Amino acid sequence: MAAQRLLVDIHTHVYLPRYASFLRSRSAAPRIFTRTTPTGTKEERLLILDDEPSGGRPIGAQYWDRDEKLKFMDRHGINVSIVSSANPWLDFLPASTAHQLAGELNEDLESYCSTSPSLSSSDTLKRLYGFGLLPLVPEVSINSLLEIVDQISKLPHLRGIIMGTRGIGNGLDDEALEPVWEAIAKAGLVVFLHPHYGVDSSAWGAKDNGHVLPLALGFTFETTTATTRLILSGVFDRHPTLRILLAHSGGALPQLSSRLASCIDHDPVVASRLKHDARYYLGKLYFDAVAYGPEELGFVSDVIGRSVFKYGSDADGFSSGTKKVVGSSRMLFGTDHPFFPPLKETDKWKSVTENLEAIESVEGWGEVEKENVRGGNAVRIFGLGS
Ligand code: 5CU
Repeated sequence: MAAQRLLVDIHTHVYLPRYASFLRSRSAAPRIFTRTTPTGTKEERLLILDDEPSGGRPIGAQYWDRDEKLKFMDRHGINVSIVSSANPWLDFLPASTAHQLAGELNEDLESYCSTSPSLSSSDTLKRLYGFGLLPLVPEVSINSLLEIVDQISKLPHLRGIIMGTRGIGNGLDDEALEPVWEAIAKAGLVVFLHPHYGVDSSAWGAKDNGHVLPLALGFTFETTTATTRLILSGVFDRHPTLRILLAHSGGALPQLSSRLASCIDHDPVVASRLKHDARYYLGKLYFDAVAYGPEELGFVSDVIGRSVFKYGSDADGFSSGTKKVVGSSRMLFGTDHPFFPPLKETDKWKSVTENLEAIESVEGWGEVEKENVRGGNAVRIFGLGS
């Protein structure tokens, strides 16, 4: 299996049909509604936040239809996708509805993946695998969360859990989540940490800049903050085998990690709380390669490699070579499909080709590293083929 060169997309979303129908039945965000365009045609739109710019965005079959996902994969040469539900998951639901829907959507995703085509007639590897969902909402019981972790761990095509940043209302550093981290680590599931809310939108000013500021900056700062809080809570000291994959290459965390370390060193409340320098923990994390530029990817790999060589972090089996080479073992190709569609009809999506070109052009990555980021790392980390 490892000898096969695979392009594996680990950041690709779906609104499963059951979830899309649920959003259509709602009158408040998040919801899918139909509106008539100025030319008189009807279009469905997705509104995921009350204050979302431009009245949301157009939505169509590419968000829920599996054939569309497979066509997109074929068009871009993607062999395997590890599909996750898109935001805002179950965040807005009461606990009992969230629990029931999580269970149903996990079963739906398992069948979406298990009935997908095999990679080739001689291969048991499927084209689709998935990240399940937990009912992470206020007032849910921890037993409900543990039950769903157990369900996901038994569904053979689900290899992880997609998670937002709010936990059960108090963020991911909430002590109440300790048994959940323990169960996830024990099950060997990968947590895909993904933003939804952004940061305080008053920072965006009065000009209409579309979705640019919330997506480019709000999303990435949300991930940066949530991951930093996890580090500060000591979760990685208590659960050293926990595997967390950060969306959008970890946002600003790689750039800010030395400043974070310095702030910790100078703060009497946290200076002696953690077992390691803050920069150590970047080498415990995984990063998608959805950064759109080779310099950014190279930088992230350098920072991860530094965690290994200078701060003694986990080399994940890769400890020889430069920092960039070692760091690349924790980075994985993604597309963000069906988000970022081209504004004009084109064969290939720029959001995909740009990320592939970025991987191809990182200075200091050889062919082996590039192949690993394109697919080899995903095969290893998600146990594809087993
Ligand atoms: O950039 C992204 O990942 C996304 C996403 O997942 N959801 C969304 O609403 N917009 C962009």
